[in-house]
Amino acid sequence: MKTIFHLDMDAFFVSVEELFDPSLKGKPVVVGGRPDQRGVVSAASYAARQFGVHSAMPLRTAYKHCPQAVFVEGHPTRYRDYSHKVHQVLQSFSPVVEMASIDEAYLDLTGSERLHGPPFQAAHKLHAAIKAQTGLNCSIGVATSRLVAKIGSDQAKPNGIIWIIPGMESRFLAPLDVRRVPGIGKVMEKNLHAVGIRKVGDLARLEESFLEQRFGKWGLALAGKAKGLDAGGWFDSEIGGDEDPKSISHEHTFDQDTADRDQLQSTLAHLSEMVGRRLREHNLWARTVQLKLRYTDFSTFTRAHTLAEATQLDTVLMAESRLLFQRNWTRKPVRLVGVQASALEAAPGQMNLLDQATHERWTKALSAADKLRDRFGESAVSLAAGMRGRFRERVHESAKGAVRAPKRARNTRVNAADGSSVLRVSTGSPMGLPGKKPSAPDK
Ligand code: DCP
Ligand code: MG
Repeated sequence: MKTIFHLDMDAFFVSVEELFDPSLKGKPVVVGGRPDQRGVVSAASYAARQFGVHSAMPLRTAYKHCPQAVFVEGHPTRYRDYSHKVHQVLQSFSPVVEMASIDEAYLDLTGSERLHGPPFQAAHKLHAAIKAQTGLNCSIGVATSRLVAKIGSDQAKPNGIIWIIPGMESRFLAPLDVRRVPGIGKVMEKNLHAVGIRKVGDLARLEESFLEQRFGKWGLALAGKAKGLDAGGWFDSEIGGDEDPKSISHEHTFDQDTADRDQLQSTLAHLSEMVGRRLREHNLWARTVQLKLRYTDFSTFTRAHTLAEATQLDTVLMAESRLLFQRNWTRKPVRLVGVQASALEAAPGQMNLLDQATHERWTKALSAADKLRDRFGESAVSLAAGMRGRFRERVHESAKGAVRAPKRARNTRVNAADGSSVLRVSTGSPMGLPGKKPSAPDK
């Protein structure tokens, strides 16, 4: 039997802001941008949540709900630093840690009783260590599966710990709304409601065969989940088993919809650069480049192209996304553009000798550019085509990766909230595990 911890930071971006400006404490605070901007809320303080404000809500709606809130643009670099600090505390606590997003992690503490004591005591120790070393509050769920630990930490919020004693999983889950189960989204919830299933307990009472008949493979996974098992998709893997992302993407929402070809192309170029940079950071090469266009009426178009050889070069990504754009843009005004790299591999494609020389020159140039960006900020260097498409970067990064080898890469991605340019390193959950994560305004 396993002892799994799921730890999730409380109101993460807001809490980091509070460390730097204690006057924000206790106030309704919204991180994400100004109330008149088009983006979405990244994080809301608990005080703001009382007014109905939540992550992914348009900033303007947040303002309507809570005009007295303090709106801050946010500091992605700080969030990354603090995420890193949290990770370090966790690593000093257990060797089996997997960051599942910028502010949450799973730890496998099976067999650690001699070192840390019984599970609940260990959780207290960890809770205190996080507070002492980062100044931040978190919540921890302890259970025999990742699924129950994750649902547990959510129930423990804010600033709490919950231990679901082995054998009590079904009893703990039964009274909860089905929506609390990671992977059950709005659509699935509606489908379940339609057949009278509202609580996890309702789900647990049903025959597996009924669920399978009705919802296929997903139905079987649901039956397992209702019992508190790590059934299906992403939850199946071992903690810390995979560390690389499945896809890397950047998106940008324009302040005003645009049909200006130059503006669109230069934005795409810049997004390609950002994607290229993350690929190099993760030491990954992409076989597939995907373009995303969202028009004024929110209709969303995606088209992907698979390359003959995997790449991590900005120039290749730029050329591909540009081609996809030129072939597919309807000339109608665009609200959002995005570039995604997927089918990620741990080694570059095979190149002929001539290409290889060019490739090496570019790789050198780009890694020099990356170093400059590390030192002087994201906007320090840009290929000419990307220059005009500069905008503030919003980070959306999930540290949890997924796949070691390309063949295991599942073709999935986390949906970006419709915020300004969003960087997202997706974890790829075939079951649609909430694509929670980071997204933050840059400074
Ligand atoms: N985030 C984001 N966009 C989203 C969801 C989250 O930018 N749609 C960012 C901001 C959050 C951070 O990720 O602070 C962590 O997400 P959580 O869902 O864990 O939310 P919080 O930590 O803010 O609150 P909670 O206490 O409910 O965990
Ligand atoms: Mg959190």
